[in-house]
Amino acid sequence: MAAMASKRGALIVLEGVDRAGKTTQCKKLVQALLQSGLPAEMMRFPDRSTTIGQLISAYLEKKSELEDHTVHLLFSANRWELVPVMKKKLEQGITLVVDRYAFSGVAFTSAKPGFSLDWCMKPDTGLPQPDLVMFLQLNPDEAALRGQFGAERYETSAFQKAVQEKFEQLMKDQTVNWKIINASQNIEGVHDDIRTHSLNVINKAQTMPLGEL
Ligand code: DGP
Ligand code: NA
Ligand code: NA
Repeated sequence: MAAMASKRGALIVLEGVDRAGKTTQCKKLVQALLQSGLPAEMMRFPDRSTTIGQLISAYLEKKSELEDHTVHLLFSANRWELVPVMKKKLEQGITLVVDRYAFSGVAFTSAKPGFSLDWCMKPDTGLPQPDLVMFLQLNPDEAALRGQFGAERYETSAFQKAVQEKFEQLMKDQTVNWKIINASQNIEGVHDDIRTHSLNVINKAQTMPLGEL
């Protein structure tokens, strides 16, 4: 049977510190793509619905304790377990809009004492490479104005500051298609920037094979 001429979807990731607006913007982007007739779906990591995701969720809610290397590997395993689904959807021409990915994995663990960026990146090596990673940039003072932190693990301003610095190191990697988005604009302004970058990359992705981290 002849293969259908099909165009793959793009893998688009939103990263950023807490309260930068990632989840809101992921939802708005999926809506906008669908309205333009482009198949799109949202995913998020950690995906708390799987067995591994439930272990992660209990850890984040401080209902359980896990050794730091162990939890790093669980977060990575949570991404790997979704790879078959991600690849299938991309092959079907669906663009995936992902709320956090391996970059959060590296930034959050390497912000803990005793973890090198290099060690943190290893378990995610070989994951599907995003066609575009947009970093929602918001300075800590503005983030603080958006309200109190929640009660989950990692939700302190000192830790978030350390995470922000790790993201800045990661953004120097030119093998990743980083775009920095000014997240201090209003919601529609941020959305316009995100949509423009995304439409560009969806066109390009159709002619390029999916890469690997
Ligand atoms: P969220 O559901 O987007 O609020 O993310 C949950 C928290 O987990 C958030 O503080 C970011 C953190 N996080 C996300 N991915 C990873 C990861 O791979 N490793 C670590 N250590 N933390 C992560
Ligand atoms: Na959170
Ligand atoms: Na998440």
